[in-house]
Amino acid sequence: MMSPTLDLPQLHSYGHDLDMSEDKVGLLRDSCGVADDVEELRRRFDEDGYLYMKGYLDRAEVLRARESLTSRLADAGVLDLAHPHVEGICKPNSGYVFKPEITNNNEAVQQLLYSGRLVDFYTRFFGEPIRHYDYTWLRAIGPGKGTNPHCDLPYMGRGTHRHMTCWLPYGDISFTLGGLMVLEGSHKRMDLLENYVYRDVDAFCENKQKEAEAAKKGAWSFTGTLSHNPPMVRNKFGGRWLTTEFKAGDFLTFGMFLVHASLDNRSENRLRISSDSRYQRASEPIDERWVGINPPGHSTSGKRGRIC
Ligand SMILES: O=C(O)CCC(=O)C(=O)O
Repeated sequence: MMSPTLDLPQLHSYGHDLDMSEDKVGLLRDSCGVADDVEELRRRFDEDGYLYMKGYLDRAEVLRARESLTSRLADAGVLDLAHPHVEGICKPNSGYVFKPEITNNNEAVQQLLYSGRLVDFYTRFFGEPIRHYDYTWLRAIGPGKGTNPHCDLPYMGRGTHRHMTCWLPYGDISFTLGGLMVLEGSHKRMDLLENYVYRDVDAFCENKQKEAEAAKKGAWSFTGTLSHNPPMVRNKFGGRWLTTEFKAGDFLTFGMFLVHASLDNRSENRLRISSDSRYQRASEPIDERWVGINPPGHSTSGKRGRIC
């Protein structure tokens, strides 16, 4: 017998139709109502692996940050200038645009992410002084495939493993535009994650000549991807893919072990604009790839050889 379905449209991720039965897909739990109850936030975070804070941020501030980003995207030649830049209408075939540099020297974005309500949230949540990565991941995803299923640790696991990602939409993101989705309960499936999640995308085997040569040119021998098939990952892990229609002012935060991906952008010509930023306890070690005025990131200077 078929499982009942939720009242949701058909969703798509990485070119696959999601199975829309209600035991396979669902909506994120909104925790904004308990924003002042730190114990409850921590309890939900342990249980769910994420916190979805609907409307926690000032919508006008987020939309100001959007304007600063779309004006830089216009300068970068990504937008169709027949429309006001703030609408984020892209040129045909703009693809998956990754532009961290447009967050640098960008006061509206820097203030939104690294002062005020977000810093207050993480300081209360961690219960001690915090610090954030200086690097900000900025994505402007055009029509087509979104992000494939992965955990964040393989990209940022050289310091603490207790830091958190903040995924923040710059504008309203309908199911058609395609926001983030997380795999329910996946952070507890260490039986399935342990051979994947501790690998470092910038590590390479020094004693394997081809791999070492490729790494020194900046290539990855392991991309950090868990799968290219979101329905298959769900079938393996169990749980539901959880998502929602996001609004400017929301954010979604999660830990390093939670499997996540995104819905595809099925709009005609609009960019889905979002950032991911990272926060941790100031007292814990930090991954050196993501700090400083010009963080090395995944460049050749971030590579680390070892004997395998
Ligand atoms: O925005 C996306 O599609 C991916 C974001 C992501 O993977 C993250 O925030 O860690």
